[in-house]
Parts: sequence; structure tokens; C-alpha cells
Amino acid sequence: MATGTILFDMAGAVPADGTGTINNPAQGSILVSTGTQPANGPKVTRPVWLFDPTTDEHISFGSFRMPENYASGGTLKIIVYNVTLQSGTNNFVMKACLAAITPGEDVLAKVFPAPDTVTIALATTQAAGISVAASLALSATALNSVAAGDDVVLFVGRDADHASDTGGGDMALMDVSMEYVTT
Ligand SMILES: [Ca+2]
Ligand SMILES: [Ca+2]
Repeated sequence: MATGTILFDMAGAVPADGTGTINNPAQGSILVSTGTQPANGPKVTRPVWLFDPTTDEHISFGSFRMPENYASGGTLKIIVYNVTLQSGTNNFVMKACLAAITPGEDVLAKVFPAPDTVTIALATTQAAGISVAASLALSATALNSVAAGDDVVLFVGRDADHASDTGGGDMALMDVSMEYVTT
């Protein structure tokens, strides 16, 4: 047993298509550093996803095949930042879960189980653009009985209308990976 890690490509994420109920997309954006670049190098430039403060928004990573050495678990390791200056003490609330399809199972009508949430505490009057790391150990329900070799889609969203999601302005998602227990 060891810890396996799956890295998700931020540029490869897919926004929700806006159909149905609260199936709203986050906005993809390219963040360019305002700092002074080195004489012989570029500006730090990266893809991020921006999540609204009041309306739930979502992206999906997928699909990927669960590694053959997957045994159990699934803990998301996340880094976000606040796009705007915060007023007082605030949190972001994120939500996530997997849809796992075992070969032989119907693909077209697949649905996600109930997602899990994680509350991400920000510093008091946190300045804009400060990165915060968070961790979400997905429950058995949110893991959707995933097994080695399954096809998997991971969704990540901001639970913007959650009572604890008091953070002002957009939440920017920078990084997502998933750790699991190997065979
Ligand atoms: Ca919600
Ligand atoms: Ca909110």
C-alpha cells in the first residue's frame, strides 16, 4: 500500500453546458502575472477557472481511466485564490464527486451521486490573489463505488449558495489532484 496521485490538467477541464438545473459553467481564464518578468523569460501565465460568488458553477475533468493500482479512497488536493479583496472573515465552499462507469455499464444516462463539500477558510480581510490549499476526502457515496479500470469523470464546483460560502467575488481554481490508496 502506498499513495497514488492523479494530476488533473486545468486546461483540459470542461465547463458545464448550462442546460438543466444549476448546471452552470465556471469561466475559463488565463491568468497573467502583474509582476516584473525576468530579462530573459516570460510572465507567469496559467489557466484558471473562475467561480461566481452567488450562483453555483461547475467544471468536469474527464474522462480518465482509474489506474490499475487503485485500491481505495480518493482525497482531492485543491489550491484556490480569491480574485478580490475580502471583507472580514469568509469562506469558500467547494463541492465535488466522481461518476464511475464500469465497462459494460450504460454511458449515455450516467449521473453523478450527491456531491461532498469542503469549507475553505480565508484569512481575515484576505488580500486579492492569495492562494489557499484545501483537502476533501470523498465519501463512499461521492466516490460512486469507483474501482480500478473504471472510466471516471470528476466534477468540481463552488457551492456558492451554501450558507457558509460568504467569500466575496470570484473563487479562482488553480490546481486539483487526487490521492488514493494503492494495492
Ligand atoms: Ca448549491
Ligand atoms: Ca456565496
